[in-house]
Amino acid sequence: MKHFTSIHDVTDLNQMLKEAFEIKKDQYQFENLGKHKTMCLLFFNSSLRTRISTQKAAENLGMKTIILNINEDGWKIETEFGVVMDGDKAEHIKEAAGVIGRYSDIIGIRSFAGLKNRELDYSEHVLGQFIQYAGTPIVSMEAATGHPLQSFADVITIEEYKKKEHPKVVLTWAPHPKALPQAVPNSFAEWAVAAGYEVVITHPEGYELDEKFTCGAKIEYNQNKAFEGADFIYAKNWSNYKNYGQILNMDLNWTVSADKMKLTNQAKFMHCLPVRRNMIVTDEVIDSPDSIVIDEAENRIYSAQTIIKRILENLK
Ligand code: AN0
Ligand code: CP
Repeated sequence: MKHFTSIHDVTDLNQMLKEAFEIKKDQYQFENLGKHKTMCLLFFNSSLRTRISTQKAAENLGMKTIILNINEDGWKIETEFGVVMDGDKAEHIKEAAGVIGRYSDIIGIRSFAGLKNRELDYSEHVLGQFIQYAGTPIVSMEAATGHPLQSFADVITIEEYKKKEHPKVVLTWAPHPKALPQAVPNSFAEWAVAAGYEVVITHPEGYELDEKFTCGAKIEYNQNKAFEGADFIYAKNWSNYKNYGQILNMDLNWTVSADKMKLTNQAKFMHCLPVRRNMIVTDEVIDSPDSIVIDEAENRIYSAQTIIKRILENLK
């Protein structure tokens, strides 16, 4: 594997799942693979899980890690081309990427959607510029349109808990006070379809995701109907794709509650975290034995480690 920015960098999901489970059994078995190699983790946005799990994964493989909160610890970065840089941004992404590339063997980048200009966000210009100018492998740690390390961890988790070959997996929109990107639901839909699950997406009308990512998954506007017989409920808020970046409603009727979970086939509850309690999901559901959010977060280590291992193997 050269870069990892979406499911399109994966040709053998089943094999990759096997590798992840091997790593989970003994996370230190490849501790010499990354000796004398450096992974630089660049954050344009906040993180808890991605930051710690990716650092741990790289270090489990013997790599050294450098973490930079761009725009806070470093100079503010200009990402547009052809602009007169007379504002507060002191460095251009072209030089920054080129320099960081010389200091690193792999670069992880977190750069959320700006949610103002859909075309620009969906062009993944920040990832694209790093791929073009850094000259080293790039790993997405959530970019504008996708969060593939999360989705891989989600599929690992579903594989661990599923009781049937093709479980019914429901991605449900839930209310949130701030406008959030479509990255997590976009990727989750792509990966869940690729994994062969029966995928149903439920959201209020108007919240349709880009069909490029939903890959023919069934859309069901009635949340209760969608929940019927579900084996997994995957909750997430996202802002509007059509009226780009807008919040159309904050209807608490969409919060995942114990009553709704009763409609399911004793579904496991999943969320990528961080989650706002009693907005996205009630305390009762997230605190229930059917909530697997912490296991899901643990699997971020093995997701990242499998990806970094494959990239390291390709470097040799
Ligand atoms: C981010 C999002 O929705 O993309 C990160 C999730 C992993 N969530 C928030 O900003 C709350
Ligand atoms: N799920 C996830 O990516 O969490 P962080 O934003 O804390 O990294």
